[in-house]
Amino acid sequence: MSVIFSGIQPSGELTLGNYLGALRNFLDYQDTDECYYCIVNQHAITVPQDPKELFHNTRSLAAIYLAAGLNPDKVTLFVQSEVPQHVQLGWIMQSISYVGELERMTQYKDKAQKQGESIPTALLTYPPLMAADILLYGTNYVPVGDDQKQHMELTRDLAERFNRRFGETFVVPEIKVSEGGARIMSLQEPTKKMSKSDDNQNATIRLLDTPDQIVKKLKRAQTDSDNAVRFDKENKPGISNLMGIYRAITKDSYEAIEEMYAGKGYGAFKSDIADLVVSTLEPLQQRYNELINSPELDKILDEGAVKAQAKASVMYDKVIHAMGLCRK
Ligand code: ATP
Ligand code: LTN
Repeated sequence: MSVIFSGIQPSGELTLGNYLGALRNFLDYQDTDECYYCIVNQHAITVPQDPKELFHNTRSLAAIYLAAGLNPDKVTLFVQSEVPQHVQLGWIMQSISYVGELERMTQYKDKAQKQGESIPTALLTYPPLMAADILLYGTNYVPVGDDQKQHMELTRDLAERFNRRFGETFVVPEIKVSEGGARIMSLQEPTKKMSKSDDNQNATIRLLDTPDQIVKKLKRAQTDSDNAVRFDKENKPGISNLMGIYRAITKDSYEAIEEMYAGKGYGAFKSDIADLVVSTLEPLQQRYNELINSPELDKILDEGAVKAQAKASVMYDKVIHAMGLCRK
């Protein structure tokens, strides 16, 4: 049995990218492995958040996790800020990270650019906290989208660096990137990844969008003018992205999709993919509506925090003893 850990930030309503690249794959492990799935709210505050929205998004993300099919009897589902060992180990991870390696992270560079003159320090020190999240649980595998490869490499480097300096302590974790949905692109700028914090509403499909919104957004999705459903990421990024979404859902190959839509044009394809997305999200939305105001949600998160703390405190104790950061 392996240990699995992953997290999603409550920084906005989840997108189809988050679902196909991460959340959907979390389900693969729940019957066989020891799984920890976290709502990483302390990561979300690395960029400014409205308190009311953050509060709402935290509960909402918990309901989404469950609505997607995670079973709280099998996995530990919890909120990061309710397990203090995450920031405690995060500080320690900062002490062994180098400013230079953090400044090289592309997510830092992208997000810092959007913050103008006042870049929050935590945006730079985000990866050591992510490393702490993962290393606290003795994690073997981390299912994430492919944009997280660089952070995962750093996590491995930090684990190895710590083990060299202070003795064998951490398991060195591996990334598990989803087949198919690893990187869904923006519907409006298909060379940029679909991101839940994108302000352009037409760029993302949200998991809680109505069927009408989904149809409209897909109709408006940027495509080139040659009207041929053909996979060519470089020259036809828009239609290739839609084909990627189609393939992630149906598991059909690109060749099969091309064959199915030969001579039919973008209109027919966009209409079919809209039906496909709507019917994929419908059961999730139904369960979400049942869960979001239920007392069951709080009970699950309360229990999750207790279970996560029990596991995290063992590793944290080991770490502070290895470093001499203790009195007894
Ligand atoms: P933000 O816009 O706030 O940075 P985000 O949409 O990038 O958020 P995260 O919370 O950072 O989402 O990521 C949650 C998970 O979803 C990660 O595993 C990440 O790799 C995955 N993910 C995010 N965007 C995509 C995407 N466009 N395609 C595939 N996977 C994605
Ligand atoms: N950096 C991740 C979110 C995240 C995470 C984690 C993912 C924070 N801590 C631990 C996996 C494991 C992102 O998706 N932007």
